[in-house]
Amino acid sequence: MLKQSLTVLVIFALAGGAFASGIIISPGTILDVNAALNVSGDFINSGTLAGNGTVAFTGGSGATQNIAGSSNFYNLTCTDGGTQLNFEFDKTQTIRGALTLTGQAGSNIVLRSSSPGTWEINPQGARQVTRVDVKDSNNIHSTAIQASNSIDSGNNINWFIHATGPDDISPVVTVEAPNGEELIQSGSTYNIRWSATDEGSGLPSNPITLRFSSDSGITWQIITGGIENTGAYSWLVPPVASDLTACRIRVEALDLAGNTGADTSDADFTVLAVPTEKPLSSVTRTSPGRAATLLLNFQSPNAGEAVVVIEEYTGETSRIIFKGQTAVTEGMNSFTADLISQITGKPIERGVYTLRIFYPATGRKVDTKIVVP
Ligand SMILES: [Ca+2]
Ligand SMILES: [Ca+2]
Repeated sequence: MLKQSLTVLVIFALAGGAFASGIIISPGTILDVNAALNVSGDFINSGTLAGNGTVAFTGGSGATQNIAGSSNFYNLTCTDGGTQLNFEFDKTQTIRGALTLTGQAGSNIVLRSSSPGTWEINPQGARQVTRVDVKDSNNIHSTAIQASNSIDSGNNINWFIHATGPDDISPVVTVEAPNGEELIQSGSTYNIRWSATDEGSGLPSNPITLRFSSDSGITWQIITGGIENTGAYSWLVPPVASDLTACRIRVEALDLAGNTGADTSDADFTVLAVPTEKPLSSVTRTSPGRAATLLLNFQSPNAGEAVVVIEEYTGETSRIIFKGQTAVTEGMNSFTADLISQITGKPIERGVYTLRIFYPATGRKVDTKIVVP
């Protein structure tokens, strides 16, 4: 780990790159980066940055990293969504090589000014900029920065391409998940994912509306509206009494000129009903040393097969010590078995265990506790 303050000329030639908690280049000194320099803290340049290496900002999600002074980067990289990079007001960051700023769905890289006013960027080479949230940035290069799936938080110059004429181009939206065939448990949370971009006027900060259909898209009910184009939304799936097999999601985006673009799930997905009846179990042991006998009565949601497993918890981890399967009909079924551990080959000892019934046809699982005497 490099120490914070660099007061002499330092050359990085490490094949695997160097790691620094923070960088301070003092006045009159040169930092010559010719490999990868990973910086997890601030980058404060009062001297000179040189070399043809990559400076990567690796503070990670939740970190705020300050970039102060004007620097002449070769490659500048940040690939951790949720990182905030604060650029010093009125200073210029020149990138002679590649500019790579790539956040993740639902987790943008946030680009801000250190104080009110613009910060300048001059990306002269290749750009890969996606899932950023940018504000107060003046791109002084002649070519605009095209940031896809990103948020224009205002006061940006030569970012995105906002046409000056009337915008008659609708946003382009793609639903990524759920896109059909999924089995989603009602009452759970599900991560709806999409992408949305717009040519022309661009997207405002809260352009997205999400809707849900349970009749293959004939009718729609709203889930939420006026949310950011982050590409992801944690949806609390409504509880339903019986399986809904014709469900779709629709994502709509509204651009600044009032054009709407939308997409739906390509095919139906299923919201599975919450199982209503807990399985009833009794476990008896006729004499010590003999295997206990399990009798299980349970309600199957479908005909087919059920798999019954018993898990034992040992400290932090669990392991399956029993596994059986049985053909089932829809409705009440019974299952009985002598409880022999598949690990030791001996009768399962007394204790409290987790019993799980799993239905491979639907993916549904039901857990209960059993007490083995
Ligand atoms: Ca448009
Ligand atoms: Ca679609």
